[in-house]
Amino acid sequence: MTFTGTASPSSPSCALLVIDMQNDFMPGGQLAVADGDALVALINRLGARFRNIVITQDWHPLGHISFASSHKQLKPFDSIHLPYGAQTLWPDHCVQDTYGAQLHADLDLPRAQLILRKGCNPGIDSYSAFLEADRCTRTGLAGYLKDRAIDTVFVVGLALDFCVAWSAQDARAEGLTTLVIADACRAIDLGGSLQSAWETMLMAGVRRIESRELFDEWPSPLLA
Ligand code: VGL
Ligand code: ZN
Repeated sequence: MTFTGTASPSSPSCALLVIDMQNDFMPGGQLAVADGDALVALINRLGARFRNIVITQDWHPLGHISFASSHKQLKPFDSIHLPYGAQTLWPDHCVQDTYGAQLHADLDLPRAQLILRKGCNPGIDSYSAFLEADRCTRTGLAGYLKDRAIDTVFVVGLALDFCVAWSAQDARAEGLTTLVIADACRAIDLGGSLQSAWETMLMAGVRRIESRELFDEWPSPLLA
């Protein structure tokens, strides 16, 4: 497959969206994703080809509604019903201003212009970089990209079956050309969530590519 019809990563109309590459999602973290740290070097290489980079940070207040510890008698990975729908409960993770919430120290994306923090609302989770889990509170990212005339996003990071998948679907819903670089993501994979995430993304018109295809077509890093 080639990217015929897709803007080059170096084009001003294209952005790399780097999702939640934070210590708590790395091996040893509070919500570790297997092999999450193996992505850092690859994402740094990818980032060197993009003119625009947006980084997201999961950024929860203490006592966030998505934490199992906020609900008596429930455990991490249980599911509950909230006014906005089903919510998986997680170990406390990415608490604002903690080590776990910091980006991986080796992430090296000097061209990143925006770090978007999400999940800050105590009563609403936000897997998506665009729309919180109530599906109406907007993060402002769609407006930012529109203002910058960015119409194509390549999505990488953690976790493929949660924050990457929701962000990619919402990017499509905003009318953006959306490509997920599969080998630059890792999944939590809870009860088949990985397979269903791919099914939903592909149905929504998200394209699945491998980093090799991008490096083959655009071998050179940007010089400036
Ligand atoms: C994430 C679960 C809870 C993610 C964030 O980044 O995929 N998953 N919070
Ligand atoms: Zn979270």
